[in-house]
Amino acid sequence: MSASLHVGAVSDGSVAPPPSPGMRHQQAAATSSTAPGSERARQPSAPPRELLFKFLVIGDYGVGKTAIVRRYTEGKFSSNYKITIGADFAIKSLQWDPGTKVNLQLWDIAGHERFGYMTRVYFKYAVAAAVVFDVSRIATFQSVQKWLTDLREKVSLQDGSPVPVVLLANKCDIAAASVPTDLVARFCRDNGLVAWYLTSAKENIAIDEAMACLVRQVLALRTSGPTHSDGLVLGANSSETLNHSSGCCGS
Ligand SMILES: Nc1nc2c(ncn2[C@@H]2O[C@H](COP(=O)(O)OP(=O)(O)OP(=O)(O)O)[C@@H](O)[C@H]2O)c(=O)[nH]1
Ligand SMILES: [Mg+2]
Repeated sequence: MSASLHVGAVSDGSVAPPPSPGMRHQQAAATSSTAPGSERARQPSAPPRELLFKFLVIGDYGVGKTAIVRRYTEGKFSSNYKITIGADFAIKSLQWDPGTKVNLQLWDIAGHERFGYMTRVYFKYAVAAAVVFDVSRIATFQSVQKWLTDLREKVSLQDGSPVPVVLLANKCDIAAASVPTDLVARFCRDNGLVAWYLTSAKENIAIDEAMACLVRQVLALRTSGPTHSDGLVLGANSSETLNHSSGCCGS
């Protein structure tokens, strides 16, 4: 990702809004990782394309949203907690397949309730979301429903169907996990989430996979038309231990 990326100026007209004035632009390092999978319908002879997707990262304060975004875009982690005010964003470029470059705009939304009134404007144009909770604080899992409801109320795909969501059970490096895995799996099934992952921003666990899963979902919806998540399948049997995350469909 170069500093010259003009948000919105992509070759196929994918939309994402420019960042709000005054917002800190965390420019990601020029990382370009190849993610597995691609749209099956894409022909080898098709001209190269560059896509821009806006993803949201939401969840309670202190669950590790900023740490996840920073780990994903900069490859760094800090144990200092610095509250996010309003929202922040970072960009990550993926050479998805030889003919497709995907630029992700990751919007890191403040988790503290006092910023809740601002979220509608930040959610606009998002095409997918990662909802994060902290496996060592069950209250943050109980808030996931609230975040999901808020998300569903404020953003949807063009045809009105919900944006794909993955659930990130973060801080899995902490031994004292207090959220039962079967509860998480059931929640995902009941709420039509694409998948859930045990992640650690600290240890760099499963963050790339979770984001790749979302990209895959968004690309699939573009190919098939934004039908809905009927075809999105949760990974089987995640009701065992906290060592297991559900797989992303299509992976
Ligand atoms: N052990 C461990 N600590 C983490 C992990 N991710 C984040 N943290 C720590 O948790 C604290 C909060 O992380 P943030 O990323 O700032 O939390 P946030 O969700 O952005 O919080 P708000 O900005 O207030 O909404 C920080 O001290 C991080 O270092 C993780 O995977 N493992
Ligand atoms: Mg933050």
